[in-house]
This record gives sequence, C-alpha cells and structure tokens, in this order.
Amino acid sequence: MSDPVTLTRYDDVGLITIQSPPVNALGQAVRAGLLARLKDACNDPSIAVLVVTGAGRGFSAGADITEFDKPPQSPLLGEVIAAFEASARPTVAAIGGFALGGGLELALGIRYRIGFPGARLALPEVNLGLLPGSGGTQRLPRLIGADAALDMITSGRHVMADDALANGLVDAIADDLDEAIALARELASAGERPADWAEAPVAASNAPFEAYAERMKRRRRGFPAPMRCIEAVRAATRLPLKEGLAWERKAFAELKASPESKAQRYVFFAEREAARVKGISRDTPTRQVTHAAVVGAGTMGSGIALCLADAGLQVTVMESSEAALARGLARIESIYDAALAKGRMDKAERDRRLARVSGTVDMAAFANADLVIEAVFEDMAAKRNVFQRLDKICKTGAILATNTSTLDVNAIAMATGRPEDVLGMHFFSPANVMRLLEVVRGAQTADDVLATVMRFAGQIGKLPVCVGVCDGFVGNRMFMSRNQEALSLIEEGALPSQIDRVLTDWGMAMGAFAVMDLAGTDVGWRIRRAREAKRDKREPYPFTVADRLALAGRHGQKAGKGWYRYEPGSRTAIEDPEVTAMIEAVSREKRIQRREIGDDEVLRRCLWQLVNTGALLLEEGIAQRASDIDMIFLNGYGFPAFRGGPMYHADQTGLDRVLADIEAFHALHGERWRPAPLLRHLAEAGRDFADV
Ligand code: 3H9
Repeated sequence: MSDPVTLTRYDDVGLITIQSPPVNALGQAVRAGLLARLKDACNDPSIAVLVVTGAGRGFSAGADITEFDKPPQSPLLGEVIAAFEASARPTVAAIGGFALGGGLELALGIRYRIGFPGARLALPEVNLGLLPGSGGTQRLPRLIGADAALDMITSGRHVMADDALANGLVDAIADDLDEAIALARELASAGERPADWAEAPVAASNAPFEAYAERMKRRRRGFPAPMRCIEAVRAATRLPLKEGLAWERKAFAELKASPESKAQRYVFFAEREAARVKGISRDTPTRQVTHAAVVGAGTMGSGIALCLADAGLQVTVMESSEAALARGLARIESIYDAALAKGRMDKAERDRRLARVSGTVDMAAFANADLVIEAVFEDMAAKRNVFQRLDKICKTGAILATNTSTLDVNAIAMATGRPEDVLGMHFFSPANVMRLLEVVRGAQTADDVLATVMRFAGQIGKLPVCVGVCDGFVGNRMFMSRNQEALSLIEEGALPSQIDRVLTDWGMAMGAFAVMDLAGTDVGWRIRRAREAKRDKREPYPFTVADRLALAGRHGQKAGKGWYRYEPGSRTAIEDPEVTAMIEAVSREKRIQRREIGDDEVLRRCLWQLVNTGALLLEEGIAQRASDIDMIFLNGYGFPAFRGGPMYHADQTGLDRVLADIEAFHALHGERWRPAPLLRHLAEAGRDFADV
C-alpha cells in the first residue's frame, strides 16, 4: 500500500500531502503518517515553510468513522494537531474540496489556511451525534468568534471558500497549488499567532447561548449532541484553550459512547449502503437523463416537476386539459414565489428554475424525453392507459416510471411493449421536500434502467432505496400495519392523544392520528371502499371509527376537524370530546371492555408491528436489507434518526425480547400478530436483522 502521507520539497517549502482515498479520512495510518512527515520536515533545515494539503477529492473528510467502535489507537488526532500547532516551522493548510470534521480541526491547528475555489469547510460531527472532538469547539470560536462558530458547529453546515474568507476561517484564496505555495511563503513571513491566543477565552458578548439552546431543544428534540455543542462553545468563552480542550475531549468521549451517536453513525453508513442494489455492479452502464417529463400536474406531479427543475433539468409537465395544466403550472410558480418571499432564493434563481418547466396537453411533446414519470391518480386503468400511450410516443431507450404508491408496477409495465424500461419511482409528499424515493424494481426492469434511476435519484438530491413489488411496497405496508394497530388500541381503551403523545415523546415527528388528519381521513376511507370486496371478513375491522369520521365530514386538518379539532388557521390538534364519544360508542357496539392501556404497551404494539411487517418484507425479498427499511422510515415517515430505525431499534432491544412480546400479542390479538418466520429464526439463533 502506498504511503498515505507524503512529503515533497518545493525549494524552501515542504509539502505534506494526505493521500488516502476515497476521502482522506484521518485513520490511524494517516495520523501516524502526518506526525512522521512533520518530524521529517522539521529535521530538514532547508525547509522554511510547511504546507499541508490533501490529494484527490478533498483536504480531508475528518476522523475515520469506522474506527469509533474500536479502542482508540495512537497517535490520537488531538496529539497530531497539537504537534502541528507547536511546529518549529510556520504551517499553512491548502484546502481544496472538503475539509470536514477532524479535517477542518487539523487545519485549525495549522497557523494559516488557504482555500481553493469551491472548497467546503464544516464541522458536521453533530450529524453523527457528536461534537468536534479534536479542538474544533475551542479553536473555531477563537478564530471566527463565538456566534459564527455556534452556527457552524450546531448546524454542521458547509461554508464555501468565499464565505470562509469573509469570516476569517481562511486567510486567502488561491487558484492552484503553485499560487498556494507562493502565498504560503508570504503568510509565513507575517509571523506566529499572538501569544495570548491560547490563554484568552474568546469574547462572547453577543453569543446567544440561551436562545440557541431553546431553539435546539425544540428542533432537535431527543438529540443530545446539539446541546453539548452549545455548551462546548460556551466553554471556549470561559476557559483557556488547554482546559477547554480537556472539557471537549471528555464530552466527545461521552457522546461517542451514547446510543444516539451509535444510531446516527449506523445511519451514516446505512444511507450509503442503500444506494447499492444487490446483483447490480457499480460499473453497470447507465442511460443519459437530461430531459424529463411528468404526466399529471396535481400535487404530486407538480412537486416532482419542482424537484427536477430544482436539480437543473428541463421538465415538461402534461395535463389532460388546459385548465388543469394552468392550475398545475400556477402551483409550481407559487411555490417558487414563496421561496423568493422567504429569501430562500433570489429573483434570478427563481426565474431560472421556473424557465426549466414547460407545460403541454399533448403527450407527443414527450417524444424526446429521457425519463417520464407518471403521477396521475391512483387507478390501475388510468395508469395503464397512460403507459399504453407513452409506449407509442416515447423514443427507444426512454425510462418510463410510475409514481404509484400502492398499485402493481408489473401490471402497469405490461401495458407497454417494453416492460424492461418500466419501474416505480415512489416519491413522498411534498415531493420537492421529502428526501426518500422508493425505487420499485419490476419483475422485468432492466439492470441499466434501475442503475440509472438509482444514480439519477442521488443527482436530484433524493435518497433512493430499491424495493420490490407488493401492495404498499415497504414504507406504506409497514406504516399501514402500525396505523391499524393504533386503531385497534383506541377500540380497546386508548385515545388518539395518548397514542400520539407516546409516539412523539419517543421521538417520532408526528403521532399516528395527527398524520391521518394531515393526510385527510377521506383518503384512507376511499382506499378502503375500493378494496372492500377483497377484504377478509373473518379478520377484525379496526377502521369503524375512521370510517365514521370520514362519513361525518371530519376529513382532518383541511376540514378543521378529524381525529382532533383545529381552530381556524391553526394546525394545533385539540382533543375533541365528540371523537372520544364516537370511539367509546364503537367499543360498546363491538362489546370490547375498554381498559387502561399503559404507555409502554402502546409503544411496543406500534413499534413491533413495524418490525414484524419489516421482517416479512425482508423474507419476501421486497426489501434488500434491514438497514434499507430503516432508511425508508427515517426519511419518509419521521422516525427519529437517534433511534436508528425500527429494525435497528429491534436489534438493539434484542430480537428474543421482541419475539417474546410478539408471541404474547399473537396469543391475545390473533393473526395480525403471527410472528414473521424470519424474526423467529433470527431470535432463536441469537442473530440480528443486521446479519441478514
Ligand atoms: C470527526 O471528524 C470527529 C472529530 O471531530 C474528532 C475525532 C477524535 N470516515 O459519502 P460518500 C466513506 S467525525 C470513514 O459516498 P460523497 C463513505 O462511507 C467525522 N469513511 O461520497 C463512502 O464509503 P463507501 C466528521 C468515510 O462524495 C466513501 O467514503 N466528518 C468518511 O457523496 C465515499 O463517501 C464527517 O462527518 C469518514 N469520515 O461525499 C464527513 N467519510 O464508498 C462525513 C466518507 O464504502 N463524510 N467515508 O460507501 C461526508 O460528509 C461525505 O462522505 C463527503 C463525500 C462529503 C466527504
């Protein structure tokens, strides 16, 4: 293996280069290499200035996250940074690409920083449930002030080179390495850090710690790291550097050992794993997608069009009438106008994005589209009709996708003479906001079609997860099983407010009933009506209250009343005695003796329904891996990242305990709780979902 850190001489400048693909993570070999090359350089009397840089895509992506579950190996990053800080030679970091986490911390221990255009600097540890643990929380506030440091450290956001120059994070911008080396000589002659750099705590007259803490408590409920980040910056305003570093080291170790950080680190790797489709190699050729088209300009279709235009694609939207098209285009325009009004984009950007969207009522306009996404209403005949027409019009090689959330993608594909070009792209609403994309692989979908859409999804900022064909795919099938359990719980004695409180206190973004009110109780009711004929009448029917709400016009937030009541113009859910009375009446009619249901039972029944259904999906091959299911729940259903996901949470709980609960529920509540064979098999073998 080649040396991960090299030293090259350019006259009196020694260039230390980190070259550890793919991202120059600071693993043990790199840390040891940095120390060794620093020593070599300091022992070379002909070297007057040291420049540190990264080869390849960036300076460094920070500590090697894969090492966090192993015992620390010397030299520690803090020691390496201290050695650079104490170096006998002036030091300059030349930063191209990314300098993230420990990578930026290394650069902060170096006397000067030069950025190349396009460089991105960040301390994103908070996203891994951590705080910067190698001096970032102490050195950054000393460099750019407590306010700016607080913002960077609690948000993890990337600061671009120009902004970094403006706030003092970098000292200069250079176009290339030659210029950086010349600039390094100049900077080095400017002298060392002032003597009081380390001793004086940073001034914090404006640092709004309390306000930040309040905001974090609300926005990052359940995540311990953001609060610790705030405390760390505050420590920098109170303590000399040495003491601040010791405080930070301790807090970092505590967070690293926390279940929340372990879960967030799992999520980091699970997201990247999700992009891989089993059986399809990374070098599968992909098709070019530059011109996209969307059939249907309703809420979903226009959201998809926005998402494509945001990503820089030309997109043609089709509707069946001029009036419907005008409404769809107006919806798109109004969303861009709202973004403009909120200062999220300037007028020029709004105009650019809007100009990428064109409308038509004639499908012939799709003749040259590379990708067509169908988003008409959820009806098999309507969808098959669209695909028959697309088959006649679209060019050879065009990818034809359906946004169905429940229908059989194979049956839709068979409406065309080219089922190998057809697959599902299940966006979540609002499509321009939600990150999840279930990519549904049909029985005949060609490998290159799937590979293209998985890659394309990443390009348009989505997290693609490949799933197989079944009713509801992965996300909705699990979600339905959880909701059905919540509905059974209210017939037995719980109330919507209790269930929602238990779920949100546990970390879910929204409760089950609040979500039903947001989606509209009429939506589920219509789906149930359409499927009534196929329903197994021997199974209990927990939707009686839900049906009555829909029939009574209690359609949720949009009607001002559903499972809850809403004051005009407010989204705050208020418990409604009328609904309680309806629930109690249904329990009476079904001769169910209502009982006090403990919060713990509510939680376990809601969670283990997800897990048992997830196990079935794994077994059936609809989901490729348990971590994919977790990514679907995190990114599409508001599952808290600090819990990792339902399957990860089950693994952490112990599958034997989960199985014991499910067996007990099975005995009490019947078939819907029959343990998935895979769950039983794993639990009995002492294995986890992660092993599958
Ligand atoms: C830290 O620094 C703690 C310190 O404060 C204190 C220490 C004491 N380690 O994302 P990609 C892998 S915490 C190990 O697909 P992109 C990644 O898994 C760290 N591996 O590419 C993937 O592997 P594979 C703070 C890492 O172009 C491959 O590299 N830093 C690391 O979309 C390519 O990654 C961060 O949180 C790592 N640090 O994005 C930055 N980073 O091919 C985390 C990446 O096998 N990294 N890998 O799937 C990122 O944000 C993105 O990876 C980056 C590239 C922007 C760099």
